[in-house]
Amino acid sequence: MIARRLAALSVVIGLASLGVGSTSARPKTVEVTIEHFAFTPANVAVAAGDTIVFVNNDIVPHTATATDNSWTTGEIAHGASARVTLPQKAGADFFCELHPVMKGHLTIAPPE
Ligand SMILES: [Cu+2]
Repeated sequence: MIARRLAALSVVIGLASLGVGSTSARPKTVEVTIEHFAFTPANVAVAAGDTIVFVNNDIVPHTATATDNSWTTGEIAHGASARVTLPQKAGADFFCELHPVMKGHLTIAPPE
């Protein structure tokens, strides 16, 4: 029983030590819904390394693609979702390749 507690404690300490000396914030995951041919929210606050999950609630496929092609979800089918982990040099503006009137924007935090 004590050994198990010590093992659990060492895991906690191990995880904590990972954060020591790290200069970047912990990557987070944000969700963007695609519905009625629009991204919601259309303006997303993120940082490099964060993951954006795009959920397509429309009955047609969509993509979320950086205008500079630095990242894309590829085609997301009706009812499906796709994850993008932002590269270090991620383009901030994005759109749907299938419906270019659909636009969104990332407000990308500068590296800490
Ligand atoms: Cu679309």
